[in-house]
Amino acid sequence: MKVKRYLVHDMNEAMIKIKSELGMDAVILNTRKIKKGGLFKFFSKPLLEVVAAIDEQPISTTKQIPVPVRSEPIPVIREVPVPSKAELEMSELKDMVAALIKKVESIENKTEPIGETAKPADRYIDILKELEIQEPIAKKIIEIVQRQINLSEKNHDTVMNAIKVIAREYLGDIKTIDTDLPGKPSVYMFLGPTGVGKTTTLAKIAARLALVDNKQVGLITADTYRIAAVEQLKTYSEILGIPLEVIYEADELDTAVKHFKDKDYILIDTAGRSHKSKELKSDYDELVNYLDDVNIFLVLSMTTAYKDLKSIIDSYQFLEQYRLLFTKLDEANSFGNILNTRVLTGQPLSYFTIGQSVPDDIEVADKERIIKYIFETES
Ligand SMILES: Nc1nc2c(ncn2[C@@H]2O[C@H](COP(=O)(O)OP(=O)(O)OP(=O)(O)O)[C@@H](O)[C@H]2O)c(=O)[nH]1
Ligand SMILES: [Mg+2]
Repeated sequence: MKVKRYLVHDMNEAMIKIKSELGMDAVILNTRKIKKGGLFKFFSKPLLEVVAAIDEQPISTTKQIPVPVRSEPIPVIREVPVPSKAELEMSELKDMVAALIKKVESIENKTEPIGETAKPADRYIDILKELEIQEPIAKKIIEIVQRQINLSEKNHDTVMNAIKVIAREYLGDIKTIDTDLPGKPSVYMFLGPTGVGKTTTLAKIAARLALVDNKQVGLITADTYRIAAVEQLKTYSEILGIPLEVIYEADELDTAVKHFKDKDYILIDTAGRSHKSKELKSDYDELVNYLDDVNIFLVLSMTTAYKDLKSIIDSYQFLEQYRLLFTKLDEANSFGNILNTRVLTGQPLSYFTIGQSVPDDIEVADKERIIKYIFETES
């Protein structure tokens, strides 16, 4: 076993160093706060001493949990062929999420009670529940953290940082519109309940693709249930100078898509449907019938309660793959549902919208930002 001591400012720094030097399977043996010596000792912030180890035997019998860490592409222990940076990040991230889930499951399967440390654990679980993180997820996060650091009051900042690191890992991959894909056009369809902001969000994305990325975009609306809905997209299409095709029957989709065969992107708006509607799947099947390949954004409002989000997500179970897109973050007071739905669905997060203004009020779902949103109300 190789043991190494690190002096760092916080747990994030420790994890990055441990990962880059000892590798993904390193475990933390001990942490403690220490004061710097010398003339400036009274002015300096305490440092953190972290002792970490890596078992150099291939099969580890230790009960300690490997450190879940950030996705810097610096594998050191194992010699690997040299993949591209993107490949490296992707595969490393996937390994990490898989390791994390495995870890969590092994923790879940342990029947032993948490014992003497139950109280501080409960306190932190409560903090996460206050942030609207669902209890099972809160428990998993705290159990992982608890096996690595002492949950005592005086460690509060370190504990919160470790919680954020784990929560960040749970957020998984972010998947926005793919740019520079070979073969075109790529087709994106916006689905979701009524009034969540599908049309507005589609207009924001179309505007960005056309105006910022200089891409050729075509819009299609299949929402002809309301005259106002067509008018709404027509107005955006005119302002943005992006062509729009309106389809009244599913079989017209074929012609509309062919019409846009030279575009880089085709964005398809759909009518909002109550998730309780029986036609949800048949409407979708009918449209998808006429498309070779389609990417789905499931648009959800951040102001929707977890129970309702869960029932909406259940009603879209027939979708195998989609991207989660949250709207109305500007109207929400808590953001735990971002983490909850990501864990519930296993689907990637994509964009957030943060207001009514087209095209400004949209941002890529950046993980640091999400963690800030979720934890900003923590006191
Ligand atoms: N505050 C806020 N309002 C938003 C946001 N996105 C959309 N809206 C507003 O939500 C309302 C509904 O937006 P639409 O884009 O028409 O929603 P939709 O999902 O297309 O609605 P249907 O087609 O009727 O199902 C509009 O008033 C939008 O301006 C957002 O991020 N924040
Ligand atoms: Mg609409």
